[in-house]
Amino acid sequence: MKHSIRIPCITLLGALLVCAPQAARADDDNNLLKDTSFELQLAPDEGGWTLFEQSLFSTDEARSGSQSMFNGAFSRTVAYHPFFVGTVSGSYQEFPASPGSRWRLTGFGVTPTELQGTPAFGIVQVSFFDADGHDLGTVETVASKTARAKTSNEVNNQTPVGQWIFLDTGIATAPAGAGTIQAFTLYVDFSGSNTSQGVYFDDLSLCALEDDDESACKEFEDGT
Ligand SMILES: [Ca+2]
Repeated sequence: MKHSIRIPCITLLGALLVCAPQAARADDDNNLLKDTSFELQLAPDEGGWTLFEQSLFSTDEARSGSQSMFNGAFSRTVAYHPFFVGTVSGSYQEFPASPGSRWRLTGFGVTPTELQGTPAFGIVQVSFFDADGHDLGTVETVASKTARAKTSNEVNNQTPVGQWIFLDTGIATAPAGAGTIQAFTLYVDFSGSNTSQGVYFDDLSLCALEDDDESACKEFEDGT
């Protein structure tokens, strides 16, 4: 387990490059993550979550148990180009990943108040890295100059407030040269809204597909 923070690059609005199941089945054998419900607060060297920027275990919201992961930001307007500053906050766990291996990350996210401005959103994301820590993206997106990772649908200002939203990356394939995968919760805010806000996450699942058997991860599809 590497402890250095390697925030994956994502592209916002085509111009701004930012470097940065049912979850109730958290103890399912197919789920590789530890502390999937954020109740244990395991240290990274115990296999727990590595937090960066404005992130913390929180008792303010919980889909299961009494805690969740909060990723937040305060994006403010400034007097110089591009007239706002922002943050990518998050948490991740890392696992070995060989080229061609297939993965799927799911979870749930909620915001208790309407997110102000855009872009301001919460996602789950998988990114692949080589042995030197270079961000490889995925086979699905590696040839693209836009996004070099595979992201889920979002919690944003269009999603219902106070409702846990099922987040799903779909299946991501490790590209040639891959050595590790990192599974993220992320909150991205470059809205310039001058508001402290963010997204809570709970009940994450990272599933590795065996051979061509996609049914191994099917049980994670139930977002109810
Ligand atoms: Ca929880």
